[in-house]
Amino acid sequence: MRFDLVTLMPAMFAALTKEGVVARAIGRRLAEIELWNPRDYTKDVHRTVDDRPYGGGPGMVMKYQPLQQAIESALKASPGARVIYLSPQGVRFDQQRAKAVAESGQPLLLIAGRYEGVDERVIDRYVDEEWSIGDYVMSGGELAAMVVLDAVIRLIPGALGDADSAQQDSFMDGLLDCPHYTRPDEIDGMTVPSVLQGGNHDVIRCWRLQQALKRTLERRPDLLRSRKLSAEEEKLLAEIIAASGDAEQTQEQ
Ligand code: 9WO
Repeated sequence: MRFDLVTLMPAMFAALTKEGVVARAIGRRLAEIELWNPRDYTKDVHRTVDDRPYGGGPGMVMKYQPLQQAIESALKASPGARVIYLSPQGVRFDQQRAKAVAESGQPLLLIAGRYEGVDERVIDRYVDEEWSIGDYVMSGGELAAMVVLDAVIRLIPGALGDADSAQQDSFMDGLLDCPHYTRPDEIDGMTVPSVLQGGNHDVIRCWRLQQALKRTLERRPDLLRSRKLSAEEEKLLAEIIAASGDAEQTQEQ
């Protein structure tokens, strides 16, 4: 899968391409990332990429021309790419969107802004969608672009070392993760839940699913409301709610 990135700070992406899952996916030719720097498309001696905002106010705005030429070059190398601008004004980027992108295989062209943002005419002419990774302002779109790249690339088949890990993810899609343990079975007086030490894989699967449901109910009930539950999940959730009712009764006594 192909990814193009328009950025004034290409060196930042070494964090993603030098080690880890994304680096491995690139090494295996499952993903390809090409960087395009608007500064390389400037025409003045100072290589100017920003200018003062019309209407006044603090800060600077990324100029149209160098950005436009970087985008045009990227689109020539990646025809039909979906053009995304990373900004807090965008629609929320979530696991569902990451999955849809990975499954579509459509090339992505991500634009990372700097300063107070880009000349709006770049967005009007080139951008298909604006994506936000959360409600906060950073000093640029690069970290958001890296978040998107990491979340999508790990979903490309073959990107994860362990073939089951992605499978595991989809098993509890839309729920929070269950707790994990590794050896030793007792440390600082804390033990590993006994079901995990028994070898009954269906009992273990059930326990993990129930833990995931419990955590989601306690920490992110909004996620439960927007997810369809299977009959098994409904049953496990009912058990949790019944158990929490019992716990309250015990407290009152
Ligand atoms: C800077 C600023 C300064 C004073 C008053 C208002 C201001 N808004 C901004 C601003 O939004 N700067 C952005 C920095 C311009 C576009 C790139 N930047 C950015 C992208 N910060 N945070 C993101 C981002 C992207 C995706 N998801 C979450 C945040």
